[in-house]
Amino acid sequence: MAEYELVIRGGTVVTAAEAYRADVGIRDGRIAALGERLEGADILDAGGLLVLPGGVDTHCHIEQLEPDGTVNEESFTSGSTACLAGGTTSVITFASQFKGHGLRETLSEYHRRAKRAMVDYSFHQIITDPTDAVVRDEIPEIVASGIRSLKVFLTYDPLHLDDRQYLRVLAAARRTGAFVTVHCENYEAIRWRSAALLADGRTGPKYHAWSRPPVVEREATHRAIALAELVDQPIQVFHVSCGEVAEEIVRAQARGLKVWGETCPQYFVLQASDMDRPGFEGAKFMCSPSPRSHAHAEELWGAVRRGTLDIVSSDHSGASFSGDKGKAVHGNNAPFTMIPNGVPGLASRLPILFSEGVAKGRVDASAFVRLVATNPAKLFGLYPRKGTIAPGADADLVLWDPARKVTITNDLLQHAIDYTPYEGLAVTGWPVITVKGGLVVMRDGRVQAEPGSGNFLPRGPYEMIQPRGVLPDGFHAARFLV
Ligand code: DUC
Ligand code: ZN
Ligand code: ZN
Repeated sequence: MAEYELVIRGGTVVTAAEAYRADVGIRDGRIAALGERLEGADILDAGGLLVLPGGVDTHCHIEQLEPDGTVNEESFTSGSTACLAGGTTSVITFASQFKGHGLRETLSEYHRRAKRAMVDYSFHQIITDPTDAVVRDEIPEIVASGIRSLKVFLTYDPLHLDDRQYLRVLAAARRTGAFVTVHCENYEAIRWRSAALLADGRTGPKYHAWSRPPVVEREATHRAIALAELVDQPIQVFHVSCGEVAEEIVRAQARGLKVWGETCPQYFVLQASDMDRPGFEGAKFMCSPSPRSHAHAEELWGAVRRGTLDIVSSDHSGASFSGDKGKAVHGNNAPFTMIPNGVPGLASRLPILFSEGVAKGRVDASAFVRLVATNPAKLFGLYPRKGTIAPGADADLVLWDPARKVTITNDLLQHAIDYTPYEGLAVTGWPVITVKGGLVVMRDGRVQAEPGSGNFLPRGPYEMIQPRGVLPDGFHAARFLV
């Protein structure tokens, strides 16, 4: 009898540290061995291909509930299909609190919905209303249940927190051993500038970028970091769009603070000028923070190479271009302030990053693996089960053709959203087979996985997100207040 259920033979295994020729032997859904001439009941020929850990997307919005009773268009089944098509096998999506409500009722609804997922998953708990009960009782409870990260918004109605509320969430996270992720833009600055733009009749999609220039993101990033330092709470700054924001993170890291930065493919390839396309077309490119320019993208690549930004997530958001739920929900003459933010990107994340990064010589294949799989798995407590190719890890793998040239079209991406902002983008490098838990779940674009085959990933405590133990004056304010 063959020693392994599946052997991936003859490929180049790429990990965070190295690339080398090896067969991968899989048993019971896990990687059992790396070696030469392994024998298996099933063989996948990986000659000429890279063998990568399955992508880990730690920032994507799937089947997210809105306070008005609607749910975003990407379901756990359609979203999983897109993930597997694009080489991603694990996600962290969001469970959102509604203001005036607790966390428990919505979290249980997210668990119920995610039971149809075909990728492994966890949640970040969005806190929009840090009441005493939420901070004192519910955050510890949900963290104990395995949801070890909280998300806060410093802008957006009705999500944003003021500084006091943000401090309360940081303190609750510190008390319970949770991590905090932050959307950094200045709420009042955007409102003030947007009102002025509308008063001047500047309503089109391109003014979205004008409403939130880099300084708006830089100020909020600085403040988010400073308040996290005050509480001694580790944070990750979500979706950094440009170099001057990354510099805030450089300064924090140089001071020894536990601050990490994420960016997304849209900031490498989209530009503010895309929102200036004729008619309503510009809405397709509208996300927050705003896309900037190719010059800003080169600054981001510098920050990635220096390790300041160490994770690239999709920030996939469900808003189709047509239809009554999506970008045109308020008509296609709606002012930019009324157009839903966000761009889809579950399936295009790896191809765009590989093409722009590895194929164009900006980073090597191991750096690519770190950015899309290893670092997100480490920062969010999923490593070494996820994000690496090593004995004992889940057999979540992507067989990747580094030379395949593809022109992106929406059909290839298999999400529920009716468009991609990357339509017509030429990329080099494409996933040809995705393996999850030792089973082939995508081959040449055909996804075959059972709804419900995804598993919830509970996340316990881990070293990386422990506070430093450095408090101003040694005074531990979080201990005395809820
Ligand atoms: N920005 C976010 O912060 N979330 C979803 C969509 C977007 O553009
Ligand atoms: Zn955000
Ligand atoms: Zn987001």
